[in-house]
Amino acid sequence: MSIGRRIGTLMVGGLAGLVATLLMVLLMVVGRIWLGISPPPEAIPDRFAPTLDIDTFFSLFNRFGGYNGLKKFGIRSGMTGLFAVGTLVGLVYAAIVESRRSRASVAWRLGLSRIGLLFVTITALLLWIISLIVLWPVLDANYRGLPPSTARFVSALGLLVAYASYGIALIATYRFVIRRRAVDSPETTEGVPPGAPVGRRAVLAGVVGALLVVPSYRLLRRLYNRATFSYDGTPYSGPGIQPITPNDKFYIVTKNVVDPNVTTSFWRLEVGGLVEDAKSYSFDDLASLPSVDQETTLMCISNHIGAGLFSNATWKGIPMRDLLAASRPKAGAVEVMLSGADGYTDTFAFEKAMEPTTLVVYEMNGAPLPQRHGYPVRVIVPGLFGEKNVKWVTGIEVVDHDAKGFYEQQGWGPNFVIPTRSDIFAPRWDRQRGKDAFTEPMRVGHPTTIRGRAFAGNRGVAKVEVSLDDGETWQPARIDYPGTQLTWTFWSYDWRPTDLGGHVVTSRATDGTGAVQTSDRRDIVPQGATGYHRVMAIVEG
Ligand SMILES: Nc1nc2c(c(=O)[nH]1)N[C@H]1C(S)=C(S)[C@@H](COP(=O)(O)O)O[C@H]1N2
Ligand SMILES: [Mo]
Repeated sequence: MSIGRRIGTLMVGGLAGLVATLLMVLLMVVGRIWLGISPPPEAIPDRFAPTLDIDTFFSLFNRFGGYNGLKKFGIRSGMTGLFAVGTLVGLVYAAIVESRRSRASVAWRLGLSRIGLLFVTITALLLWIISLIVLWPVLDANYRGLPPSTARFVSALGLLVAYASYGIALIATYRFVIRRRAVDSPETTEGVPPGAPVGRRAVLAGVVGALLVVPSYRLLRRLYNRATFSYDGTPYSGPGIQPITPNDKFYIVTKNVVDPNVTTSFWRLEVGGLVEDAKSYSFDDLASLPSVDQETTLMCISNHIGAGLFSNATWKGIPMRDLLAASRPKAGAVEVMLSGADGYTDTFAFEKAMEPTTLVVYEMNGAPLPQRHGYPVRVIVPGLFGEKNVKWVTGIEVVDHDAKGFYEQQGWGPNFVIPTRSDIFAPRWDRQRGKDAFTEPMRVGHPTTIRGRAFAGNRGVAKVEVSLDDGETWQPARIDYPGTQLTWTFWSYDWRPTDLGGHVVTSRATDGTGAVQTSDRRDIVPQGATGYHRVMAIVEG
């Protein structure tokens, strides 16, 4: 075969690979939007994010512009990888089909090389099997809410359909573009004449590929508009905050690029593992069980002192222990392992799951749980950091060992109990040269109300004190909103400055057990921040 012809067939192979990849991407996007099947560019980052250690995780944040930057990078790499592999397989296919061995030694039917067919089948199967092995831990995710046991099967099937479609499209496109002279006898071993690309047909295949881009692009655009880039990490802070956070202001943290869009017709909550009687609940099943209303504050482990990954709401739902009791846990239960529709996992002690305040909720401040906060059902576990409050929950599995969830695998914890803390949210302050400072100067003799919040997980806040001299002396603060044992407390203090110059205003809380908030400064990694919130005030005459 001449060099020119060889290059020609390779180019056709690449083109066929590209067209087949475009078809596969279209199928994957359709499967993601309507069936909730996570495609590899999304599933691979989901699979490997928990295996990063925290330092690597944060250094990647810095390198790619935060969690959102990292998410974008992950998706972009995944897409690039998909196209690279798809095109490469096309090239190899062309080389194999046009190899002397392929042409000489095997009978051809319908103009197809048996070696070529074998190559595509084995490649597709191999990719499928490798995908199943590599992605196994996240195959139980289904972004439309199928429970883990069904989701694993549907994810596997979805991948198989995608890879098989790729293989068929590859062969069909290649076959369409390459022209062959007729072979007299199909059984001949004399060999099939080398194919010659036909320019017009190549252009046609290219046009089909280009046409496939249109719906994929539109659907990807739709996913992009739903992507979490604009809201992941939204804080709730500043002088205007209210004791009960409105749903649309409640802080949000999510590991996802596109959050689950659960439909209750797919969704089930499976209770299983180490139980006598595994159960599967529909949304209506759950909603018909006796419910409780409970105000509970949530806070992310990554919430710096004074920051706003921190909110409070009234949740309505069912005590998790009712669901567990109905399934009759066996002896030896150590933890519950929770799964979300997004493949997120987290765990806590079985005893914690059996506390009456650990809930499986479906309403937030009187409204159905908003999508971003876990529609239709999430877990609320007072006293533990936000990450344990699994959203879009689809599975509760009783396990007999200390299992690790998504972030714990990175090295967060092992203690997820929220330390007592307090901070100042009014008057307005901001970060100036690494220190928090009130934006407006105070005036000697003029009263200023310092306002803040205090939180002690599920221990309640008994008392808050304020210091105007960086912790030398303390005065009791007024409690404006006591909340409950499971919520934050809002406090205030009227200050009439008497001395000119700089003052560090700070606060400390005492929890319901009588323990005073520590002044030891601790970073958010790996067990959440501690220490005083210090805000500099400049007093003018
Ligand atoms: N399924 C699922 N649950 C999840 C997460 C997630 O990414 N997926 N993020 C966790 C983290 S880190 C926090 S802080 C809280 C935030 O809940 P919110 O967005 O409702 O405030 O949800 C937790 N539950
Ligand atoms: Mo979090």
